[in-house]
Amino acid sequence: MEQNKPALKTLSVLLIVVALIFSIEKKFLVRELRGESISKYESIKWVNQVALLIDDFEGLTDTTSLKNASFFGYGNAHISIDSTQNDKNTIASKNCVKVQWGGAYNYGGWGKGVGKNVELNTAKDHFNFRVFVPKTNADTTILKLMLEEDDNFNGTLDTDKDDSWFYKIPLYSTGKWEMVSIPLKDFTDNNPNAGDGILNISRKSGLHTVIIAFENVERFTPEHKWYFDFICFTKEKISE
Ligand SMILES: [Ca+2]
Ligand SMILES: [Ca+2]
Ligand SMILES: [Ca+2]
Ligand SMILES: [Ca+2]
Repeated sequence: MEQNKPALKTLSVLLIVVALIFSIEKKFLVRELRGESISKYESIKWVNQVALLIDDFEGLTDTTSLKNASFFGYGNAHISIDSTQNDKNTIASKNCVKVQWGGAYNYGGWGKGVGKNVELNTAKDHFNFRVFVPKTNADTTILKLMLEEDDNFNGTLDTDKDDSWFYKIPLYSTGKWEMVSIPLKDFTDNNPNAGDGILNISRKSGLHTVIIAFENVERFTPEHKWYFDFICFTKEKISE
């Protein structure tokens, strides 16, 4: 029984995440044109590279509005809107999301039920976000980025039929905002037995969920926090 504990924990985490996603999943995905809703960032030279803005958190004011925008935190990751940490970069604007660690779980992450059909060029497009890791975090953070797509075009997440993709990335406690930009072609199939094994988010088969999970949680304490902003897909690699 004792040696089954890690496996049981992993299974229960997966079940909780799936339950969360189902609870926020929209019945039908919304069609989104590439490059919508970025007009106020026209002064940023790479902004015409944005294919899909997942969120800049500017329209959100509190935890309730985060929840209403289909954001969720699970395990020890608690999310809220923050307006104190942003730098003077135009891309930051006013608000970002703060993740604070706390609780008795040995896992945690956060994400958004995106529910959008958009044509992504998975050979060239990148997944991006800004992130600020305070120096007080000290330890490196390992993130597991996850994208879940709708392979069978039915508008719901079917864990036995829809692909899930992941990419792991270390974050260092630099105490400054940085842009993370990952090629979609570098994501790995998270469920080889489900989906068609091709990252093919399109007008037909959309994007259900974006999840940012924390991997090396053993050393995290309630003092650990992270800030994220401007989550988007772009046509090219982005650097500030
Ligand atoms: Ca922002
Ligand atoms: Ca599906
Ligand atoms: Ca798969
Ligand atoms: Ca697929």
